[in-house]
Amino acid sequence: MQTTQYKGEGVVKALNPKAPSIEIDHGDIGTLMPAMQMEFPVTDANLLNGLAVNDRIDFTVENAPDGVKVVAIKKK
Ligand SMILES: [Cu+2]
Repeated sequence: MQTTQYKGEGVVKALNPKAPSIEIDHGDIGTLMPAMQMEFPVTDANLLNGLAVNDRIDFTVENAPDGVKVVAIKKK
């Protein structure tokens, strides 16, 4: 399986810098998944800096062999 990146949009529902992870209420993510609220691991806790619950974000998800991870986040 190869690594593929997808763009997503959503609203921050929880931040967990210790995991590190982020819970997002997101819209459809291309062919990866439909809209839902879920927790994603993030590749670096620094991606969560400056974010707060209910912020609207654009984010990039990587579908790697070891699972789905958020690799970039941009506040709207
Ligand atoms: Cu999802």
